[in-house]
Amino acid sequence: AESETPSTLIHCVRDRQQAKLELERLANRSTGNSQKQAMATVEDILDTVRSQGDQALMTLTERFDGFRPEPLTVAPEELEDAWRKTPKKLQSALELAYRRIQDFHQHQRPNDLMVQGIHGEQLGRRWRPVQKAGIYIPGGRAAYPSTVLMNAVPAQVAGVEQLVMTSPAGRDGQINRTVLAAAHLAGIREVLRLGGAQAIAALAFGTETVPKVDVISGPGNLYVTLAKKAVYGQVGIDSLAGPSEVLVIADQSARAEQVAADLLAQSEHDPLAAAVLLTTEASLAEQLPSHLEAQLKGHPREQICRASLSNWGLVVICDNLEICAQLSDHFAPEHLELLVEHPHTIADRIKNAGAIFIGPWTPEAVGDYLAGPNHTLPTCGTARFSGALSVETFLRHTSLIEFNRSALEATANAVRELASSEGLHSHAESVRIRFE
Ligand code: HSO
Ligand code: ZN
Repeated sequence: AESETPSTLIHCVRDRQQAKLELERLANRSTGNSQKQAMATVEDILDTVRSQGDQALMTLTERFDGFRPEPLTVAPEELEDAWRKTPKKLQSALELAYRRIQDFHQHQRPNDLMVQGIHGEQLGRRWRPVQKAGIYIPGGRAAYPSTVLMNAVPAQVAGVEQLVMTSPAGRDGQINRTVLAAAHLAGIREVLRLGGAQAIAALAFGTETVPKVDVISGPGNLYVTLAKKAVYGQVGIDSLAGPSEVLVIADQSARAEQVAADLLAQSEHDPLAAAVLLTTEASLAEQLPSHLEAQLKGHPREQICRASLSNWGLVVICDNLEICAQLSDHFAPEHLELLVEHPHTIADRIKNAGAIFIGPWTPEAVGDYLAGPNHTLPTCGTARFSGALSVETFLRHTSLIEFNRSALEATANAVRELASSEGLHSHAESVRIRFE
């Protein structure tokens, strides 16, 4: 009864309660029942790499990717060669993106903190880079050079000493050439022809040739993501990336063909990508399917788009923009586009979103490539508690505490009380003994 359009391409609802349920279904789209089995496979792979090192990487890569990665490491000349073979216009575009991403991330560097307590004690927090980081770049359909830049730049701006990139190669043993070109541009010197859970295992545990890193970042398929989840604790990770999503809020000022284009720009990523439109304008919802159909004619990824839209596409007609905002916060989208007359009013009010694209001149694609902020964002509702990949991902902070005699004197009794309440005799003594 809720279906508003004859289109089977994208589902449309009006009821708020039903919209909430639909959004929850979308947020859970990556947790299929195949996960348990995938986890068992991943654990097996992790064990094998931990115990057999390089040898395991050879056999696993041969089994899953169809070639023996000897050597594992891409030669420096290959990186240079990939850059030279990249068309000039693409080189310039990559350079522009690299510069802009760098500029923005430079501003993210957090300041150290030093405060003086009331007795003259010094209390602080100091940021330092992790020593080694590994970035994972997917292969196949999602081999994106932009992802190389988005992962390498924050690590470099943080000041990471050693940066390793790993990416699965095709049966011919070759990694996507533009991915290698982007690595060259970003000055990455260590590149491994390794994908899947075995790549994550290698970076987390280290092998004869792969360095054990402190932080692993980068998106991947289910196996890669489960492997990152499993090694977390041994190493730091950026986040657990799910399939990508966009939520568009549109009012009467929005144009249906732009909304259609922006929804397709998300759905073309992945059959599991989600694309949602929340609109106050019933006529916009009605026009949408025909614009989608028109833009799908001859679309190189038509089948992916259709799969994504029909399973994970949604249009909700809302009474007002406040309800749009509430539903959006309920979903906590990775990308939120505001195609409304007064976008700042909504932007200020939004609580949960990975990135907000404000106004009609900000298609998500500019953020994906070159606006500057990171395109690695929390998906599937995780924007409720986390944010974009950033310079901080590759930093950790250390607390600094320096008391003087009078500060210790002034607080000694309280320390003694607290220590004895916890039954910790030597804690109290370690203070008392200093005044003997
Ligand atoms: N929208 C993707 C990022 C991307 N788009 C890479 C194009 N290339 C996930 O945020
Ligand atoms: Zn994208």
